[in-house]
Amino acid sequence: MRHRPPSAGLALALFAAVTATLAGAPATAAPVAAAPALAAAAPDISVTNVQAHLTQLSSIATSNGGTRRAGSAGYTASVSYVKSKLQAAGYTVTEQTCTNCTYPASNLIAEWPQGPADQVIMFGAHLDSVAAGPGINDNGSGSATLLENALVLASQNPTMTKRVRFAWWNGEEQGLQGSKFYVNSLSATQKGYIKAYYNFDMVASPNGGYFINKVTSATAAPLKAYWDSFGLQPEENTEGAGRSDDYSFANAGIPTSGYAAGASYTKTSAQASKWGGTAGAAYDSCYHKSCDTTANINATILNRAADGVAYTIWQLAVGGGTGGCTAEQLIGNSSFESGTTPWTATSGVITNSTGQAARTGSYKAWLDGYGTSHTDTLSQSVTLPAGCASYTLSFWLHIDTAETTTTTAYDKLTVQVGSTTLATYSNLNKATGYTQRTFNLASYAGQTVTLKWTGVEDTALQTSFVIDDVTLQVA
Ligand code: DTR
Ligand code: ZN
Ligand code: ZN
Repeated sequence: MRHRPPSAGLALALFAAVTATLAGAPATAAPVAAAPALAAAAPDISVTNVQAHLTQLSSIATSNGGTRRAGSAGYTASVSYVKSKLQAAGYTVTEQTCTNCTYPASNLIAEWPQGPADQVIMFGAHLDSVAAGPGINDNGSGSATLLENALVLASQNPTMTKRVRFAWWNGEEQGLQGSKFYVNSLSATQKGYIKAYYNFDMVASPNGGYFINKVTSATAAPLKAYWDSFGLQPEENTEGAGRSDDYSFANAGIPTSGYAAGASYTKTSAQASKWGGTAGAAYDSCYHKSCDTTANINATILNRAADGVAYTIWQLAVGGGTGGCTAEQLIGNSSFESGTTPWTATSGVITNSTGQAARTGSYKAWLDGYGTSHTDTLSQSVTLPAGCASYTLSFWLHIDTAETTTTTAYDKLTVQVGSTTLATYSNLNKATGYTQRTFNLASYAGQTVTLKWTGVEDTALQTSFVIDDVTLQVA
């Protein structure tokens, strides 16, 4: 049992009346990143498989007059190819005829029938080419990237936290017609279900670069994080802005992003330095031409685009690999009522002393309160499971002090997760009763960390930091 100066309780009584009307200063709480829960590792998408789809789209064009233009036989055959693969994989596949398209034909929509139907992450690519050519980079590349991702998602069949919907559009080359038709066909409620739309148009330009639509947006974050992990320094897709199907969704207020490798614009020398390729030449010199064949593909960019799509799907829509999150409270002996285990604390901190009231029961953790130079600590190690949607640390804190200053933090309480400081409180945060303090620990999903409270008092005038009912709830 530690010695606590009897003056501490008396000081509280004496100063309570004096300090009651002084507003406590706000605590300085470090911002806690609202990172998504750590997802199971995303699969590596085989670029060979993606290229095999391109080869199929190429032969479809070859047998149909060298084009897959909207409404042409080459387009219809492209829809059949993608559709049959998706149906075999277990997708719910819908053909929607774009009746007001210049060349009426199907949009192909494929939904993976798992995860909440009212929280949809959507991925789309236009499946039509221009009349002049087979459209293997524009946009067999985006179409094949999404097809292979859809097939891998189905074969892995992971636990889904969101619903994933893929789309292959008709009539993009006539002015985003198919995607516009689809968006217009949705009710306000259905639009509201779509939390993000990701577009893939020309993701394998032979002299391409690494472009992302709305690159600094929250929606772009997983696409960007994946390319950033290779040091690729992606840039804004200014060339393609408003020129592909994401525009139809953005116009409906749906957050959008996407990858692109560039079209007819010229690669700068700065871009050639960081990405390789030829400065002063177009990203795709076969853009909208008959030479947009399987020879017009940059397999490195295609591979990184396909893998970035998988990364994004897994980040946003796939739960932890352990079959999903079990809701639970992770702190042992939350209210300090059953001894000290599993807490580590300075002797005497966990106490039923009547000098400070517990919030519940009779025990609490009472750090400091000596009015002399003193440090008390309280800690517990905890393992946060991966794959949960929320990780909420909460504790109740009462601060009373004999300090009378309204400007100087003499005595301090620091709250840490590992070596990261979550928040700092001081004598300036004094208040009658307990205040609940809540933090998002999602960025520690899948990790074992030590939660630690450290109270440091200076030489004079006590401050008591009293903690009770600590919980870390995951769900
Ligand atoms: N809608 C595209 C237009 C486009 C032009 N430049 C870019 C750059 C990146 C992506 C798309 C585009 C097309 O299909 O032609
Ligand atoms: Zn085009
Ligand atoms: Zn295109």
